[in-house]
Amino acid sequence: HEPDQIREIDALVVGCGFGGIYMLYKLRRELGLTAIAIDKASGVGGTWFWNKYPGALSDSESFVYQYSFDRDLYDQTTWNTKFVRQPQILEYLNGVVDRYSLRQDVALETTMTAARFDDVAGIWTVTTDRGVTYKAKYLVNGLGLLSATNVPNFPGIENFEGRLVHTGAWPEDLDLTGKRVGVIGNGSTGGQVITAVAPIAGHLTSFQRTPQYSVPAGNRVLSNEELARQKENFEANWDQVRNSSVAMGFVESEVETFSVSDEERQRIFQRTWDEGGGFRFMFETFCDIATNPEANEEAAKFIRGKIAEIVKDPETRRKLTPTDLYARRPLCDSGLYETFNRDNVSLVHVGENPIRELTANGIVTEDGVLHELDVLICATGFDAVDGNYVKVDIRGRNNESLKEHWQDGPTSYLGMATTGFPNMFMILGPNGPFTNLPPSIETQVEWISDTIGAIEKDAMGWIEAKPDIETEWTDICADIADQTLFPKAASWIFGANIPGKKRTVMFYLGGIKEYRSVLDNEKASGYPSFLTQSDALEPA
Ligand code: NA7
Repeated sequence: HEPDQIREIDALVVGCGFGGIYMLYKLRRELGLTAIAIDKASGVGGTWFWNKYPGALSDSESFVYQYSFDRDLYDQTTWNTKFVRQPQILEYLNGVVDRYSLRQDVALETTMTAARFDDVAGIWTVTTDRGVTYKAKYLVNGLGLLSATNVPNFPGIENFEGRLVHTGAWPEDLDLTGKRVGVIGNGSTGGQVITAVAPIAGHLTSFQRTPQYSVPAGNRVLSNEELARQKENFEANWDQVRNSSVAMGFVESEVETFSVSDEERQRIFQRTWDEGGGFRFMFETFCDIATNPEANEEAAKFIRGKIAEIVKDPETRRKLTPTDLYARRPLCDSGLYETFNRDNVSLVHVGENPIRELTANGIVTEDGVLHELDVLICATGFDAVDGNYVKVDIRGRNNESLKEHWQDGPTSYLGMATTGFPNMFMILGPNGPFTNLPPSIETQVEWISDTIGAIEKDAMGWIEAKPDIETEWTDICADIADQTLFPKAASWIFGANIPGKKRTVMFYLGGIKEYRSVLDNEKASGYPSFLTQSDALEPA
């Protein structure tokens, strides 16, 4: 066994998605530090590297689903549809890496196996599965909040002789043409897969546990005028994004649901339904859909009415129609409910008729029926937010493990720092903003970069979030979440999708504008919420 090769650098970035790429750019090109970004994948792109399943599309509008830090880059992006597909986003991210000559500092097929902080030296030692150990003053994790795949442990799963795949680890060689395909799950991913695969599969069976509210995406080719306007309005658009709540590029409504007549309300819902977009439907129509149960029911009722109009078979319609709150991540689709009118598509409501087991040939449900399958697609989501963190043995000061630190649920200050883990930063860590992600990623990377810049300039050694501040931030996130309906719906946003996972708040739902002002204050007042190395080591 060869001893590990040791590489001493200023900063190690883990993950090469939207966050890791921009972080590497900042560290190398702006701060002039030595930095490497590692990724377990064989290419850059993060989420957009792994999620190559048919129909994969970002449902944030393309003009805000990109970086804004470089106006030239923005001007040169040639996307011409309202929403962009996975191959386009992956190509874009590869283009960014090349544009700024970052590829030489990227180590692919390299997985972080453990990370340990040396209190005395103030250095992180990160081991990898590639025989290279990195020693770095800064560790920035961009592990992805939706990347630790969740494949439920169905009885008999090992007996299935067809192909079993998860959407978040999609094999490039899989041809579904003419096949009998099963899809478990109907969240954002499941909805996209079902809609895209039905026209090519021989037969598609959707195994649905909970019916979902979904509205049309309304994807379309944008006119040249629209595209020109997006580029011309660069400053104003991004200013609007940064001063909004969900950072989706539209103005959130300030109108209460019951402040208008029923007729006007239906008109507003219909207008947004025609325009398309899940976040628009929840936040651009009225201001209280996510907070007031009666208002929520109005939106829910409207969508149920649409399902009733679209779905022809009464039993399928009944199964597809949600009756609970409209308070999960809002979904949109490209003809999802219509897909269930196809002759080659069937729906199994596993909420009523659960999966008993997998056999060699398919899925057996509680009613004893065998659903024969050649391919089973698990669109069963992710161990979200902290899932990739607790898989790795990360140890901070006094050898404390992050897993132990988070045993009652993941906590942080600002979604970026956690007590006891000095100079370790997280991009999209727990209790960060719940928004269209690129604007929040940029916000966080810029703040981390400024903070590292300040540590360097003032020779602070290392800093870490004060414990009471972390508690306070966690409480703030919980308080804000409790003012909404989101915690009342079982979803990954609160860790409810993973059996045994503790249900906790995992996002700051206060909006990007407020979030940015907290960050600005922290920086402008010289990081009062952080201990420096000398504070921490001073005898009490
Ligand atoms: P989601 O939104 O977590 O959806 C997972 C789906 O899988 C959902 O329909 C689940 O049903 C279903 N599921 C999970 N476990 C099971 C079991 N054991 N049996 C049957 N069905 C199951 O993941 P997505 O990938 O769609 O989306 C995640 C985010 O990625 C999305 O919000 C975007 O931001 C991008 P359930 O509803 O829990 O009953």
